Amino acid sequence: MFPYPSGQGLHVGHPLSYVASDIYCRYKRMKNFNVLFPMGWDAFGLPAEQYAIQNKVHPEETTAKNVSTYKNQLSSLGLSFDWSREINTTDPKYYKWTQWIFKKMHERGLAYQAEVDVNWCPALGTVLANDEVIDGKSERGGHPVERKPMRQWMMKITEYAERLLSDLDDIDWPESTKELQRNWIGKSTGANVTFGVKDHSAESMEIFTTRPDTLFGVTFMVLAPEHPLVEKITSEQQKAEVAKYVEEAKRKNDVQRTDLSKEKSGVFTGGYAIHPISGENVPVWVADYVLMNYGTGAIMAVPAHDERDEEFAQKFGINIVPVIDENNQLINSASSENDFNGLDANDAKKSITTFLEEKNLGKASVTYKLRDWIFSRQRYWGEPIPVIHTNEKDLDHGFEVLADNDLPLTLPKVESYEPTGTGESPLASVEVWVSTPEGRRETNTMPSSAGSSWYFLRYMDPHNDQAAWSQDSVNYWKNIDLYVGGSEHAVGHLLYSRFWHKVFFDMGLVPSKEPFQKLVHQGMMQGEDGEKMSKSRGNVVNPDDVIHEYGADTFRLFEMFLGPLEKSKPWQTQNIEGTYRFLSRYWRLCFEEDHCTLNSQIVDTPESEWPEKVRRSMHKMIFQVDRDINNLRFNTGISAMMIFLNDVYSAYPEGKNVPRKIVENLTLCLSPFAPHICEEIWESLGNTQSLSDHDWPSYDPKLTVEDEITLVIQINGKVRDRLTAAADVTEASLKEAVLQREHVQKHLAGKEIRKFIYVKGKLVS
Ligand code: ANZ
Repeated sequence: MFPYPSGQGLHVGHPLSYVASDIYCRYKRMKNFNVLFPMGWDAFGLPAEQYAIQNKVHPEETTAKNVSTYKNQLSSLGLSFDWSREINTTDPKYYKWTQWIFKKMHERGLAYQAEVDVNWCPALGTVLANDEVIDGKSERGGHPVERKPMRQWMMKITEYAERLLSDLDDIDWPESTKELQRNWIGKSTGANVTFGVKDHSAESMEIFTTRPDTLFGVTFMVLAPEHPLVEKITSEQQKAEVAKYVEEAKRKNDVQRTDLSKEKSGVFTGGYAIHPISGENVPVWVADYVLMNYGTGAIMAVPAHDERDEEFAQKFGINIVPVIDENNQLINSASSENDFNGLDANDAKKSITTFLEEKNLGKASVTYKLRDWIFSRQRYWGEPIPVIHTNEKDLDHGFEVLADNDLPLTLPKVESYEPTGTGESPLASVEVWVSTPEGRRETNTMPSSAGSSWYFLRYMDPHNDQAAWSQDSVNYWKNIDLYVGGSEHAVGHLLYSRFWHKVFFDMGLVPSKEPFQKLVHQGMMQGEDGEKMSKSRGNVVNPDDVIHEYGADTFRLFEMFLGPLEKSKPWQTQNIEGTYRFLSRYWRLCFEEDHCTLNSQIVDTPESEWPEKVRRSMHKMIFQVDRDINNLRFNTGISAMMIFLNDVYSAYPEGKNVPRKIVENLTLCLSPFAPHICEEIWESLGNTQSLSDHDWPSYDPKLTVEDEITLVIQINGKVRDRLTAAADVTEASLKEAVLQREHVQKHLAGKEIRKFIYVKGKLVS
């Protein structure tokens, strides 16, 4: 995942994913793959704009400065990015194509305008997406967020809900992230049921339920406060009270309304619905725990089997009628036409739905929690939406999207970046830009998740000025084989990108259904105190300082040695010495104590003349490092090399007369981790070609398994002896050998062996 270049520069947590992917890419190149390892900048967004408001510095300037700091920092880590493919989402040459994609989305009916209740944050002066609001506060800054109806551009991600859900099964992603996406999409299967409305024969009330089996337990109905029927069916007597309640509900957001711990509230409308099967009158209430934008905005309430309804019924003294018994069978569910009593509840769901369908009173239905993506922001620092309004009142047709050759529509220079506070973007006050002969330009800009929803495709063809990317390039590279980035993007970036990619697939622009075949989340690098690294906690470690003191190789190796990539772990400055010592010991295989004079004692002894132990150790090390890089288990790969280096020093005291092949193979294996000093040693060994172009070393599989094993011998659970045996020893001959041992005989004297257990390779009991 490309970074957002913030003003604070990198801390030691940021490079984790880049170092890990760099090691993987270097390894894959040595395995003769053609590797695309690019880098770019996700540089539109709020912080640069807020900095501009406070310091009157154009976001373009701030962005350029931050990018240059990031680039210097990343370069000093020796990351093998292909900088010729560098992209920046704020570059008009790039966002021309983001605007073009918007245009295509609109052509396909996937980008549209609507008057919607949005998350309006007065402090930030902008609308926020659902995933940018946490517990009713803005994710950035923690400011209160309200509901407010506003004209917005929307992306119809809901049209792809089913595919976004089912295609998760075919990708290699962390199960927890898939689960987050499944829950966010929130598929519910049930039925829509139509109730009549008493005294209003022209009206009907459609509800969505996941439990059609409980249809006979309905004792009241609830409408969302915004439901259009509320006004129609409220009785004269109840009017004032209902109106007051509806007004209060407007001020609460969905989170507050559906908070389970809050006491239920509601008002009786004075109206009644008619039960579709029994024909009974059912009182209709209005209550804010029913949301307008889910299902149909109306429910049948079954207090015997739904907790929220039960709470409500208890508070307002409404009947509670159980219709399912403890054996999960239906009771109290008979009508003159049909008796569902005795049916299993799961079967009843189907039979009641079918019954309703036959009578035209309902139908099976599926509902998703996923909402359309609010695609406009009332901000300056984002991609202009390439639209001119000809009639602002006509949301469906009162606008034109710019022609291809009028793209990019670039951002005008402005004096003030302050949000207007009315909900309009600062662009609204740039009259020369806004006003055109055809009409007024759209002044909302795109969210920062626009540019990041397709950047990975641009990497394949970054300089193309005729198309966002060419068919040739994407057919060659296909989708991303390995995507490494933070888990905080689980339902934002990772869902939006999948949506756009599927649209591109439908347009025939990409050959794959999914953008990221394999996804890995790096863990969080914590401060030494085990807390999240942050400036305010004062526990930030700057990689520049570490690199200055120990070099980039030690830094890279240390970050990977701290623990498994996916685990969160604290930074531990005092332990970096150990990694540094390992690299120094490796260095001295080739160089004298003074660190710069070549050690002339590297010899060309053939492998057959090496001590057996070091020979096996080398093959085992190559095997392990190979396996561990493939599985992104960098920490264990590093310990395999540490063990090997110890074996080398035991076989060749003081590192004298070490065979060349040993040094070469260790150098090749270590090079993805510590590329700088490995390249240096490689050259000193007389090689003229860069090590990064060399093949990955091979190993003899026969030599990677131990031929002898040491077994623990237990008697009645206590360790009494140890024995060395051939690795492929049979249980029978092992038993014979064990029983002959003096210690064993002593402990068995006068006893009978009840059971002989051999745990292969480990112990005898
Ligand atoms: C009757 C019933 C009986 C229900 C029962 C549940 C249990 P999920 O699973 O989250 O999709 N519901 C429907 N639309 C709603 C809305 N707009 N706002 C609030 N609640 C709504 O939940 C579906 C269930 O939530 C539906 O099934 C409905 O209550 C309620 F024993 O209908 B049920």
